[in-house]
Amino acid sequence: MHQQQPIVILGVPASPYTRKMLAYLRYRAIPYNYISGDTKSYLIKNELEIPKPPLLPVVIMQDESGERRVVCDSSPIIRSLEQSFQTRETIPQNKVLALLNSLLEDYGDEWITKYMFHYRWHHAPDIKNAASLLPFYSNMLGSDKEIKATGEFFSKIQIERLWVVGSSENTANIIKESFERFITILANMLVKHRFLLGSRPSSADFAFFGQLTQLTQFDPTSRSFVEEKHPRVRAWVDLMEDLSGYEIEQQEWLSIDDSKVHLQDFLSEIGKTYVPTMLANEEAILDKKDSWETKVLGKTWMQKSFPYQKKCLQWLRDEFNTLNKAEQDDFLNILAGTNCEQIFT
Ligand SMILES: N[C@@H](CCC(=O)N[C@@H](CS)C(=O)NCC(=O)O)C(=O)O
Repeated sequence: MHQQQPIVILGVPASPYTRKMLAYLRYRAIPYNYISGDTKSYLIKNELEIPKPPLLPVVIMQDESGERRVVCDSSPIIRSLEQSFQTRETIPQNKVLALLNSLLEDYGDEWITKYMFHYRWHHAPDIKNAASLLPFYSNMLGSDKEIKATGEFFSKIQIERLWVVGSSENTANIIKESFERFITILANMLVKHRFLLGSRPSSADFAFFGQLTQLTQFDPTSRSFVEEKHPRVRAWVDLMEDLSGYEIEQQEWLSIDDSKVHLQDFLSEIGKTYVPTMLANEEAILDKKDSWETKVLGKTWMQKSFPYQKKCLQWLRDEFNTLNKAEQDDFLNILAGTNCEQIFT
């Protein structure tokens, strides 16, 4: 894409992927206009197509001929922007590190988001919080009566959809324990390095950040856990929001050897949850099943099949296939014993 005009981001503050994109653009100093509120009206008014499905954020960019293009899906958008803008890149040149980054980013987008959706709509205080705030984001001038009605409508729809991503009474403990392990691993890592891949942020940091804006700032139950047990993580999220002035001239990515040690706990966690569920989902899609179940740490996990998540695994494998033999060996050596290697072998 070739950007003469600022990129337009249509989203809301309670959308983790909107926050991922905004923080990414700020860090990279890429000009953008953020428009929050009623996405559909904006697209219609500006004679732009409505994407299918219309996931937030909706991003409007320009292609080579200057034509406006409406796109969704943060990770491919980021990869396209890495090509168009060459400074302060968030994807390492080293292909082994770049693939580790893609794996972490997808874990953020596809698994950490389950914590987010679960904590938003499972416990009564969180439902109340979300129902009272979310309607304002698309209707700031709404009357109290309208806001209340929209809040009730949103919560009903979202609570009914919880099972779709696997959240239920049966899986609540799996999610809680996995979330708490994840936060603890991140807190321990942040004692040593500012970011996932060293002293400069990668796109995976922005993926984690997006989900964590919700979990550490918006939803009361997850926020309390983080504030009480790991305030370091909350502070990290606050700082990630705007890295526009973060100096990277002297900053390095991790070495391959260091990344094995540094990422071991994360990769083991990914191997316990994301890996078995993504593989079970893929099998279900191949078998044309609408939903599936598998074991996560010995307990039953159930959810709807998502064709998109099968595509995510394919993207990771396609990237793996661009590595030469020595790079593939290095990569698999880093994953060895974490269960993540199952995706690639
Ligand atoms: N893979 C997409 C995911 C975007 C996404 O799921 N956005 C949520 C809001 S944060 C959404 O629009 N959900 C509406 C729906 O699922 O119907 C990305 O990375 O941008």
